[in-house]
Amino acid sequence: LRATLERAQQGGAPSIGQWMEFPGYTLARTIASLGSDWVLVDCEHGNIADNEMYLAMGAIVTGGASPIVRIPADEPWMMKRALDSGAHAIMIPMCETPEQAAAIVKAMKYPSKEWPQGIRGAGAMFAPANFSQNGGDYLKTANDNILVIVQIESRLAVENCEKIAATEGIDMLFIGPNDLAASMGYFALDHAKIPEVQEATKRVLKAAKDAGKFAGHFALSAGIAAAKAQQGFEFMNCGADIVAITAWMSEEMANCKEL
Ligand code: 3PY
Repeated sequence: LRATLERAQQGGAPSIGQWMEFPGYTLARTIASLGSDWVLVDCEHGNIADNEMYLAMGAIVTGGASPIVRIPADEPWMMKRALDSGAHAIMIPMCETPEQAAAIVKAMKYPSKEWPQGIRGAGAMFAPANFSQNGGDYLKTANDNILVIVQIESRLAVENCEKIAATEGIDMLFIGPNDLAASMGYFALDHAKIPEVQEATKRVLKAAKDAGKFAGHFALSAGIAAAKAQQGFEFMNCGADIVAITAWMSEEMANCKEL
C-alpha cells in the first residue's frame, strides 16, 4: 500500500481502491481481484460485522489488493480489532484536533523504542498471515507498515488540519466530502458545488503536502478520482459495491421495461 502511495507522491499513478459496504468473503475476494491497489471494508457505514471484517481481510489479500478497514468511530478497541484482523491501514472517521490525532497514533502503535507512547496489545494472532514478506516479523514491523489514515470531515477538523497533519505517526489526511459539507451547513451530496467546501479541500491538501503526508479523497467514479489526482491527491476509491450494484441493476431493470 505504501509503495502505491509513494508512487503517486512521486508523480506516478494514484493509489486507487474500491469501497465495500456488503459483507462476504467471496465478494471481498472478487472485488480485490479486479485490479485495484486496495479495498476498504467500511465498518462505519457498511453492513459489516466483526467476523466479516476478519474474513474480508484474508480475502482481499488473496485477491491481490491491500486490505483497509474504516472503523465505526474513534475508539481504541475498534482500532485493536481492525489491526488484529490484518488490515494494512486503518481509516478513522472524524478526527478533529491534534490531541485526538495523537491519541489515535498511541492506540495504533505497539510500545517500542520509537513509539514509547504506544499502547497496542501484543496478541496479534491472525494479522501476520496478511503480510507476506514480514509475516514472521509482524510485531517488529507493524508500527512502520500499517498506515494511520484520519478523516478530515468537519469544519473544526479543517481549522486544525495543519496541526493534525503535523502530528507524528499520522500518515494520511482523507477528506470525507459529504460529512464536511454537512458540518458546514450544506446538503451533504452537494459538496462538489460548494465553494466553501472546495476551499477547505485545498487547505487540507496543502496541509498534508506541507507536512510530507499523503492526501486522500472519497470518490465514486474513475472520473472523480482522476480529477482529484489532478489536484494532487494520492489516494481515492473509484467506486463502491452498493453503488455499482444499484446503478447496474437499475439500468438493466429500466431496459427490461422495454421488453
Ligand atoms: C464522506 O464523504 O463524508 C465520507 O466519509 C465518505 O464515506
